[in-house]
Amino acid sequence: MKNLVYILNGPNLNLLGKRQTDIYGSKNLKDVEQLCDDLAHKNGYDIFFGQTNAEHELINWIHEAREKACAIIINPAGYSHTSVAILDALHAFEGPVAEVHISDIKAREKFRHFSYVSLRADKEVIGEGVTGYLTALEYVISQAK
Ligand code: CA2
Repeated sequence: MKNLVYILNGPNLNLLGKRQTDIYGSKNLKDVEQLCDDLAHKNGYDIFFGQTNAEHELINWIHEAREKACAIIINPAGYSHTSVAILDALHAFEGPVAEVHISDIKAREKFRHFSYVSLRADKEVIGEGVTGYLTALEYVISQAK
């Protein structure tokens, strides 16, 4: 349990690398998973890497992480800006939580500037591209040690 990090991705991130590459870059989600997996293994950690377009599935994974994981990294995508339910689920998780946004949400439309998840996140990584997942992973590993 202590060596497992849940890395959760919200709606439309399955399209990463296929559309809007000017905003999100050209790497796809499989590439991101591989990068995270490599970094985790170098540090003696395993990852669960999931993407879903369904809010309830993100919530169920967060509940599951309470039993199985030492930390959560989450890019809630569009749900960042709307979901009190995901925030509530994260409040029930005791370990470190890092929130990732590939793009700089503060520099985009006003409705993206606020994230409910940021109210629980111990760290926010914003606008670093997909490298932000690695920054987040380094952070949660540093917290767990
Ligand atoms: O910058 C991020 O990581 C976001 O969480 C991405 C979300 C957006 O709603 C947030 O405001 C910021 C969108 C994810 C959709 O990703 C796509 C990737 C390629 C093509 C279409 C959508």
